[in-house]
Amino acid sequence: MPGADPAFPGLVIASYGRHALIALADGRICHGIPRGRKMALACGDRVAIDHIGVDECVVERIAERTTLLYRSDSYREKLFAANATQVMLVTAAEPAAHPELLHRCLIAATAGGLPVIVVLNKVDLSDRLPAARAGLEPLRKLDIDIIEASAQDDFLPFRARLSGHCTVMVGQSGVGKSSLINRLCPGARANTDRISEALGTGKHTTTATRLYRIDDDSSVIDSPGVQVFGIGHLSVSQLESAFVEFRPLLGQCRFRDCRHRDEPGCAIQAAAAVGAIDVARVALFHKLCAESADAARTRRGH
Ligand SMILES: Nc1nc2c(ncn2[C@@H]2O[C@H](COP(=O)(O)OP(=O)(O)OP(=O)(O)O)[C@@H](O)[C@H]2O)c(=O)[nH]1
Ligand SMILES: [Mg+2]
Ligand SMILES: [Zn+2]
Repeated sequence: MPGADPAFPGLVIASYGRHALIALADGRICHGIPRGRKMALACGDRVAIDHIGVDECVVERIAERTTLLYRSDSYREKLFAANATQVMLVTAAEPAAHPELLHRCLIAATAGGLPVIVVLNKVDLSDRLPAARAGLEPLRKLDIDIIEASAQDDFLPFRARLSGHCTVMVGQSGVGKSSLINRLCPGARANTDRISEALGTGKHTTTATRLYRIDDDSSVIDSPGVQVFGIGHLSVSQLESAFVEFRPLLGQCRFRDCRHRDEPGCAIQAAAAVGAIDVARVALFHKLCAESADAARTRRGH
């Protein structure tokens, strides 16, 4: 946790645009402002700081990130978390999952080198459970672990999986990310729906990413619910390998620059035709390739 590298003694535990909360090795928390306009701090960043007051500092430098999870749209990038070691993709019996959103989160995490655990929360809402389970079937076919849980239950079946990790929770609004975190870290007091209803703060309960400590070497990052998950920043070749089921087929198409559409001898289309891979995922791949091309055009200013 804080102080792992003496050159970067601060740990960003919350980031709000131009402001950040930084945990120091001695347990203090101070407000940090980045040194330059271009410096974008992400929750989980390790930073070198210069104190300018008792609880205020300027962030001088950010340590090289081991991982970075972010999403993007045409205008900007949204950083979820730096240096996380795994992603927990939270879904719930209710609200029902938006399938494309799930796949986008999964692809972003895979492209970022982060393993994914899927949680199906609110299993206490038993009448909604069969439909929710069915909705996760495409993920199960990709050999992804799906752990059923309820934030209302003292026992969380995935607790051991978080040990030694920095886990970033991602998912739609209202699935219970903050509720699960409150269960994991009783001191966290992350805002949940119940609290925001009382405060009348609108739909999204969590408005900024925030890192909570579970123990000395485990932490968890809460993030605001996502409705759209732009991944136009990924190139076609990054996309190809982020679709894990494509991996064994890559290099087997007749043409080296195969786009996996209607080229003869396409290994991916052949696998889709016999049901070995999911046709809907192949369609999503093409949609994401088009978005990637659009994003590249925007970057070039066309
Ligand atoms: N029945 C049931 N309700 C739950 C469970 N987990 C969370 N909830 C409720 O679901 C609502 C949303 O929970 P939050 O934890 O705020 O959801 P969130 O994913 O953090 O939402 P955002 O911060 O908007 O992204 C709250 O009213 C919780 O009390 C659960 O396991 N079972
Ligand atoms: Mg929340
Ligand atoms: Zn092909």
